[in-house]
Amino acid sequence: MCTKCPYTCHDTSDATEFSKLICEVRKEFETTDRINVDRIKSILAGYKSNRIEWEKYTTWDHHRYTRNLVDEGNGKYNMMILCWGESQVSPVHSHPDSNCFVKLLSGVMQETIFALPSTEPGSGSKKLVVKGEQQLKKDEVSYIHDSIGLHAMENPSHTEGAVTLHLYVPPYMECDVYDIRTGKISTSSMTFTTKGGLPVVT
Ligand code: CSS
Ligand code: FE2
Repeated sequence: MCTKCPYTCHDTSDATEFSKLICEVRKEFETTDRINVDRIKSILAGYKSNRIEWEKYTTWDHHRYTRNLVDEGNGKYNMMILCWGESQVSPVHSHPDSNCFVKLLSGVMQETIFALPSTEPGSGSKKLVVKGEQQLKKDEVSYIHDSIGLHAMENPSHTEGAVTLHLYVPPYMECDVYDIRTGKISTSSMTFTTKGGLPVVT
């Protein structure tokens, strides 16, 4: 029993390290809305991934990655688990003024960061320019914000799924999606496949 946990945000019938991580993040935002990026990164990185502890939040879809809400963070953030089937990708996207932390729980993930295209009239081609790439290793945490750029995530494996833990502060349900060749922007709405481990009925 996770007796120290005062929250009703998640299943406290166990005292797994994952359950403690949920509590730790909650505590971090309890008294302040300010965000300490390095501290949050360190909290997330400190959890040693153990599949048994988070498996109930995983769902798989042949056609696209799934989004599974773990904790709504009292309205201050969303913590979720994303499941990426073999070769599944996200489009290039923004995180509407939200701080985005991504921790790899299992498998391999590739992140490509793009410069935010200029909105100045006459600023030339809108083709997106790659700023950097990294392959996340298990338990590593990456961070992005619109002030850094845009990104796309990909599971490069043709044989193995990947699972990531995301923290968005503040939460958002819509983002901009960019065409990589033209920079053309469209809006994409986000949905959840499960919440708290239970299917979302639509
Ligand atoms: N932003 C994407 C995943 S990559 S951070 C999403 O939430 O679906
Ligand atoms: Fe993202």
